[in-house]
Amino acid sequence: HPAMLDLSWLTESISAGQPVPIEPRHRLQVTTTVEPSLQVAPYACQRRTPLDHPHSALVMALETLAEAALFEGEEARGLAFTRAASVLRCLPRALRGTHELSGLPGIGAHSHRVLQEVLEDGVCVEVETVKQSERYQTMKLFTQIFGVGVRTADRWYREGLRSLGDLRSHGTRLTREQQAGVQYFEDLAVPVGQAEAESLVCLVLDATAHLLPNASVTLAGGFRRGKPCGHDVDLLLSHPEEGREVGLLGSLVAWLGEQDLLLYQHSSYSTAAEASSSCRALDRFDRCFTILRLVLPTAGTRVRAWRAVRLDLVVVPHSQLPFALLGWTGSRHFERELRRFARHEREMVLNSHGLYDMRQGTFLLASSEEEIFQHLGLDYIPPTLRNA
Ligand code: DCT
Ligand code: MG
Repeated sequence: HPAMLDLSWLTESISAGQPVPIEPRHRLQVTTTVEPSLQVAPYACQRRTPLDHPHSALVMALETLAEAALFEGEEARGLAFTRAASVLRCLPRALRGTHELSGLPGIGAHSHRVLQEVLEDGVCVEVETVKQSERYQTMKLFTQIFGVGVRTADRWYREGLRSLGDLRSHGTRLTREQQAGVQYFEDLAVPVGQAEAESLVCLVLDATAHLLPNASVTLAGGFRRGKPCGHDVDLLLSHPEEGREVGLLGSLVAWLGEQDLLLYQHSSYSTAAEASSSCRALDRFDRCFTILRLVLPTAGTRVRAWRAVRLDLVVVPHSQLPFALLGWTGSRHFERELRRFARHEREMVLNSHGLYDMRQGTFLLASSEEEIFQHLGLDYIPPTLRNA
């Protein structure tokens, strides 16, 4: 820091026209680095967002408020906090201070206030209050149950329920999915690790190798983005000869059942999904939500040799595989931004089945994720940099 250096000897020497004596103690490497200003593209799908970043406290504060807003059904407010958090996730270096926030896109007045408080005081009172509130804690607990969304959690909260014990003692009516969610709650609350994900991939690979030789099994979701753990494992199944994948889901689910590995399953088939207008699915692939009995490596005197884990299976026709892979790799925000970019900047409609160009009135084919980015006129972002 210049103020900390006594440079009077130097200026005196110069003004006196004398050669400047350089002593060892003066051989300081004083380099002035001009920090480049933080440039951030407006859409998350134009940015490279790694898993690790230096703003975890700031991101956590904003994402808590995003979650709390969604618990109140305030989608737009939730999205605003998510957008701001996502911008912080992609910054190439740590923020120097609040003054640097002003140049960033997507940081609204409320997010700005929250960030300023965390930067200056280490915590934000609003965030801490939310985190300690009974409402937030209960909504978080209930929505963590497999099969329970915000609306159900909110109804239970308004009925005065606060815990899993309350659900039981009040004889709350549960769907089959929610019953499984409550039954395996403790296991499912423990994140699935990378080794567990790999063993599930191997299990499904082994099974499909018998059921349908040459079928492919691709790990998507957070694990493909390099996350060390996740709330489930997302697998895409396909076959290079389009059409051969038909029927695979049914036979795979039957096989898992025969092996006594299925604790819960709910399959939906594309034909049924198309017929159902109340379908809340993101796409219309044959898919199966399961809770599996994952056999654990035997460790001496372990009482239980298995634990319950969530596995989603999605069967994809070969020609749609790049689109399904792009759609199922996430993150959720990255996907939302890809679709928004396609629609607003390119007049295209992107989903997990394909890419439709509204100006040309045609579907654009792709044999890889890279080609989809090319169609959209976007730089390719590899999966590990899609953690928006
Ligand atoms: N997806 C999406 N929009 C949604 C839900 C899911 O685009 N509303 C996509 C993005 C990720 C992928 O599906 C899998 O979903 P999750 O398993 O919920 O996400 P994840 O990133 O894999 O999270 P986790 O690591 O906790 O499983
Ligand atoms: Mg997942």
